[in-house]
Amino acid sequence: MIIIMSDSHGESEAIDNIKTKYQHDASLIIHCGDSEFPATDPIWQGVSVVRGNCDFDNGFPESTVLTADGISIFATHGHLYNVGFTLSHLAQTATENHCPVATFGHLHTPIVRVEEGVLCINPGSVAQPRGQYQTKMYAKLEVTPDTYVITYLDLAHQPIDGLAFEVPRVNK
Ligand SMILES: [Mn+2]
Repeated sequence: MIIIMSDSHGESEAIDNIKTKYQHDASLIIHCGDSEFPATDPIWQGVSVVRGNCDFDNGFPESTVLTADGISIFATHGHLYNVGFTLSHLAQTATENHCPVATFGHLHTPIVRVEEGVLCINPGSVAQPRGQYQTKMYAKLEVTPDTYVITYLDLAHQPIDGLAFEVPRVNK
């Protein structure tokens, strides 16, 4: 199980909450940036984090390639890939890095889309949700032999109606 969160914008409670919930069960916890915390903050223990456009500490990587549950994941914030306009650049960069999955933030809204063969996941925001779903949320990714199962959860760890997806694994 892989946990993905993003855009906490100064709120530590949500990060601590999710870490506490999954520290023993998740093989990977990803934060896709805009935490507004220092890169050296102890809160990042056990979390793979990247730099967002609101993170002024350049100690964060702009992107990172992670491996868990038998897959490689390209994690980044998204502002450098123009994700508000297209997921094409993100998907191509993931492919160049041999990653069938890309996670990104920046838009504060849940997105599950297969773009050019790459599963692109935006976990929404744990602090400042935007768009149709006005719920602070994060995403859970489960990898099965043939599918990716993506479930969005609120900060009480309850599934959110309409935000559960099953995507065939095409590029293994
Ligand atoms: Mn943000």
